[in-house]
Amino acid sequence: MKRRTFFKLGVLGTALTFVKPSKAGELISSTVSDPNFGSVVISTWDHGLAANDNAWKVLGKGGAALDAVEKGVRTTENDLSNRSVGIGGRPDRDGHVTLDACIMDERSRCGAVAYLEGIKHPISVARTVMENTPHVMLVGAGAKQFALDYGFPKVKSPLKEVKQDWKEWKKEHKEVFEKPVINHENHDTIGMLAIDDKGNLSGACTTSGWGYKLPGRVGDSPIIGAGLFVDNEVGAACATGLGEAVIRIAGSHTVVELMRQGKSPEEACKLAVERIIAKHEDLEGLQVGFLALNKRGEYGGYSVYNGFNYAVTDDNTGSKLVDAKSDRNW
Ligand code: SD4
Repeated sequence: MKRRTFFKLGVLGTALTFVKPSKAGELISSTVSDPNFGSVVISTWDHGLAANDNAWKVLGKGGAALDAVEKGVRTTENDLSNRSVGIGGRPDRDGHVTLDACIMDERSRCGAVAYLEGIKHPISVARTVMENTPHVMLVGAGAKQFALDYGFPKVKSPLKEVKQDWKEWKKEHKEVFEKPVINHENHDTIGMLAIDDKGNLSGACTTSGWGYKLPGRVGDSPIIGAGLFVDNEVGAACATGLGEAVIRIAGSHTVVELMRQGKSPEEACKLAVERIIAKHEDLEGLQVGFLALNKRGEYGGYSVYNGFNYAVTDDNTGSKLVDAKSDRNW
C-alpha cells in the first residue's frame, strides 16, 4: 500500500426528500493507489465475457471501477435473450418479471432496487438511488416511481416468448400453486467485481431472480452483504445461485471478512460454500457460487457443485473463462 487517503466521516443525511450527492454524508473510506498494479474485472458465468468487454472499455482507459461495473452489467441487462437478467428474464409464478439489483463502490456507498418491474436497467436505478437519495434500497412500486421520476423509460414485460414459456410451465407445474418450489433451471445472475488502476474496488449485481418464484420473493442479489459486498481496504465478493442460502450466511460479506483474515479469494469463497453446506441438510439442487477479488487484484471462485464458471479480464491475459473450483458433482 503506497498511499492511503482517509475521507472525513460526515453525519449521515436523514432528509426524506431526494438529496443531491454531496460531501456531507459520505462514509469514511480509504483509497489506495499502487501504480504497479493493473485493473481486473471478473463476472459470473459465460455471459460475463461480453459484460467484461464493455467494462474494460472503461477500465482500459483508466476509468473508475464503479463506472466499469455499471456499464458491464448493463450489457447483460440489454440482452433480451437472457432469461435470468433484465426484462428478458423469467417471470414469477404469476407472470410478472420483477428485477433485483445492487451496486457498491470504494467509499462503501451502496444502492439497490428490488421487485422492480418494467425498467430495463435496474443497475442504473440502483446507482441513482445510491447517488441521489439518503437511502440504500427502494422496492416495488416506489422503486418504479423513482425510476420514472429520474427519466428511466417504461418498457413492456414479459416479452411475448417469455410469456409463452411461462404459460407452458404453468400447465406443467400445477403443484406450485399449492406449495412453492425452487426451479433449479435458473441460476445465471450477473455479479461483477472490478479494481481500477487507482486500486479502487466496486461491484454490481443484477438479476430477474429465481424463475417462477413466489410473487413478492426477493433473493440475495439486491441485498448488500448477501449478493454483493465491497470493502475497499480488503476486497469484494458476489454470489450467484440459490439466494435464500446466500442470505442465510450473509454470503458476500462473509467472503470479504474471510479475506480480511488473510484468506485468498478462492479460500474465502470455499469457506463460505462450506458454511452453506454445513447449514443445509438437503443439498439437492442447491447451487451457490461465490466470486472474490482482493485488493491486490487476485481473484477466485468456488461453488457448491461444479459447473459454475466466470469471466476474467485483466491487463495481462485479456479475457478468459475460468471454471470455479468445487468438490461436488451434480
Ligand atoms: C436469486 N441469486 O434470486 C439469485 C438467482 C441467481 O444465478 O443467482 N441466479 O436467488
